[in-house]
Amino acid sequence: MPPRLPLRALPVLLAFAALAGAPEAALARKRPPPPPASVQPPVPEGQKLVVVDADGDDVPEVWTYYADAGPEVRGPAHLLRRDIDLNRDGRPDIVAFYDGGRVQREELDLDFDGQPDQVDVYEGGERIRSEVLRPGGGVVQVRHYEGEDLARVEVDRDADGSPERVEYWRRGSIVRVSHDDDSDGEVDRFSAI
Ligand SMILES: [Ca+2]
Ligand SMILES: [Ca+2]
Ligand SMILES: [Ca+2]
Ligand SMILES: [Ca+2]
Repeated sequence: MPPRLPLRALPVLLAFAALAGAPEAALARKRPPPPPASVQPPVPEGQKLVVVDADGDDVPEVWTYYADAGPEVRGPAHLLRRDIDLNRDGRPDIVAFYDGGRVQREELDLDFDGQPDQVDVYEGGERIRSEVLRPGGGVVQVRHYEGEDLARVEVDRDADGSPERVEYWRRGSIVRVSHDDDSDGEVDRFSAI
């Protein structure tokens, strides 16, 4: 089995393929200026870095780190981390960490400002949790998944670790909401939405 790319990266990679065949003038319009070389992090000791420039513009979009287990070993079992630049500004926007060929954690920079906005946590290859970060740090929302389905959303507006609102979801709809109106950590009431 090849190592799994994050699913949401696929449309972007397909877009790269489409762009690769686009007229050069169109590419030039869409391409931001290249970033400073310092954006590329140093390769940790004991790891190997494989860089992919999918559209051939000499600016890589995918950086893959492997455990350095020998001169030719780059299999899924040695995959440690993959960084993907979605908007082609030279900075990774998805940083995915792997263990045993399976993704464990993804850090997503959805607004391309260089700071992660969401962290997805995986177990057994399935996403079990998404944490939404506010600018500057702090988790303001945690979405819990069971299988493919959203099961619970915890909204913690002040990011103090105690949610003010917890939504319980079933088959794509909210079935119940608990509210902690005075933020003392105790549920004060339940409602339908
Ligand atoms: Ca490129
Ligand atoms: Ca980027
Ligand atoms: Ca961001
Ligand atoms: Ca709170």
